[in-house]
Formats: sequence, structure tokens, C-alpha cells
Amino acid sequence: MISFLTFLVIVLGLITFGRIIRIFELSSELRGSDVNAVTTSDNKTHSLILLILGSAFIFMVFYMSYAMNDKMLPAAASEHGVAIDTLFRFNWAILGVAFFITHGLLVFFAAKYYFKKEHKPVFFVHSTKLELIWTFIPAVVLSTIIVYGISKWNQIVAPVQDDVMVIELYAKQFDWTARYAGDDNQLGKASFRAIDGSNPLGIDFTDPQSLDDILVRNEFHLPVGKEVIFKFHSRDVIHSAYMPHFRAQMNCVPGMTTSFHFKPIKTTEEMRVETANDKFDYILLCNKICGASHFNMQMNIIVEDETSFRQWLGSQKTIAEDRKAAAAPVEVKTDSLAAPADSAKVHAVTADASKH
Ligand SMILES: [Cu+2]
Repeated sequence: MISFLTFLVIVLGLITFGRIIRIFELSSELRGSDVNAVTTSDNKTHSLILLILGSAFIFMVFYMSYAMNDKMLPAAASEHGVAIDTLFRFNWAILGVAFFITHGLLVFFAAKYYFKKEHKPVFFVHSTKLELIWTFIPAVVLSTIIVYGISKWNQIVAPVQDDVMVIELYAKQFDWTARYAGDDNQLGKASFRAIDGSNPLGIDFTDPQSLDDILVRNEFHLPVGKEVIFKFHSRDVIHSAYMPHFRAQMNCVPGMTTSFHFKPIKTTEEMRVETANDKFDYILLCNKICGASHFNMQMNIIVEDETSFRQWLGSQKTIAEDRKAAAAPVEVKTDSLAAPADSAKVHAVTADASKH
């Protein structure tokens, strides 16, 4: 009913507006003047309006970037992230200057040279000087951005040192599993053919390198100041592992391994102090719309000192321990692979939905 009334008000409003215009037309006809004629004073008024609105627009662009600054991500928490932030700021500075000059001139000239009958435009077919200016300046600026960007990118994706820690991030609709490579720092083999209810990652348990691997859900830990290489996998569709505070993102593509490495430089505690938010947590998100529960596909990341990290990792069960526990007949099964209650619910709901 409300929407019908709103519709009615809009329609009646439009009809009224049309009628008012018609009244203006009729009254100007009676006066013998043309209501559609554009006078110099009209043009002058419009040029003034353009100048005011145009300047307000330019001012707001800069003011909002300043006022909304606290909505941006906090300072980077990884070594390469600092370089990415610098690169970003450099690009924004250039864009800011170019935007200010071009839009300032656009508004200024449009207002200054509003239509007057006595104005005569200058006509010329070619100006070498002008062409040199508008070719040379953008070429130099763009080359600088590209060369600077490529050199930073090459540093970021340069081969890793030998003592890098290997972690697999395994994506599926709709959760993440982190697999630590264990003492040998080698991930055991895995294949989609081995996937079943008790082995959602398809790990090859006959591979000795699998046995010391550690699987974790819900949250995973990283030691501060240590380079970590992530190997990304997906079981179903393309997901994207996004760790915004570390300025890291990589697609997880079914059937292939992608990777990215970085070094966290601030612990969760340090970041809580820096952001003055004692609830702050680093997060891993899925950044590809991958299905109904995409929004909830996330995992907390805890960055801590090496000792606490070792302690935490030591408290997690390796695959060998886990399988032993599962095989024991009377022991209560505490399977680290078991999905947490909430995510189990989500899966049940999705499974139900797909039946219809
Ligand atoms: Cu996803």
C-alpha cells in the first residue's frame, strides 16, 4: 500500500511539474517572448553554478579522503606490505596532482569561457609544441610508475630463503583448513582422488611426509619475523585467500598450486596496541564470491613470538597422532578434522538447499 501511494505521489508530482512548465510557456507566449531562448545572463548564471559545484566537488574529493582515512586498513603488518603501501601512496600522490590540475582547469575554463556571441574561437590544425607536452609528460610519469612498480613486485615475489616455513591453505565451500608441514617442513602428498568424509583434503597417509603434518581449522598461528610461504589449494571452485593486514592475496584454483610468501612483522598484541583496539585480530578471508556462505569463509590469524608459536604448534595433533586416536576403539574421538558445530550446520543447510 505504502509503495502504491509513493508511486501515486511521484506520478502526480510529475504531472504537476509538467503543468507548471506549460503555464510558463503560455505566459511567455502571451508576453510575446520565447521561453526557450538562452540569454547571456542565463549562460553567466550557469557558469557561476558550474564554478561553485565544480570547486565543491574537487574540495570534497580531497576532504573525504582525509576525513575517511580512519576507515582504511591500519599500517601494513608484513615486510613487503610496507613497500606496497609506499607504492600505493606514491601512485595516489601522482593521481591527486593530476586530478587537481585537470579538473581545476576543466571547471575554470568552462566557467570563464561561457557562451557569448562576440567570442570567436581560435582554430588551428596542428601544434607540435602542444603534442610534445601531452605526449612527453604522461610518458615520463607512467614510465616512472611502471618501473617503480615492477621493481617492487620483483622484490616481493623474489625466491624465498631456505629456512622458510611452509603452510598450505586449503579452500573449499565454505571454509579454510591450514596444514602445517611439520618437523620435516615438507607437505605430504595429497590428491583429490583420496578425498572422503574422514579425509577432506585428500591427504596420502602412506606418504611419510604426511604423518607429521598438522591440520588446523578456525584459526592459525604465525611466528613474528619469520618468512612463511603459503601453498594455496582449492577443492571445488576458485576462491581467493585474502589477508588484508599483510597486503597479501592469492587465488586458490582447483587442480593447481599457487603460492605467496611474506614475513609478518607485528604480533597480534602489538597490532592491538597500535590500533587501540583490544579485539583486533588478523584475518584470512575469501575474496572471490564462491557461493551462498562466501561471506562467512574466514579464519583468524594469530601472530606471536617464536616461543609461543612453538608451544601452540606443539599442542596441536599431527596427522599420525590423530589417526592413532581415531583408530583407538574406546577413546573418545577428538578429531581435529571434525568441522566445528557452526560450520557443520552451514554445510547441512547448503546440502539441503542443493537437494531442491
Ligand atoms: Cu570462497
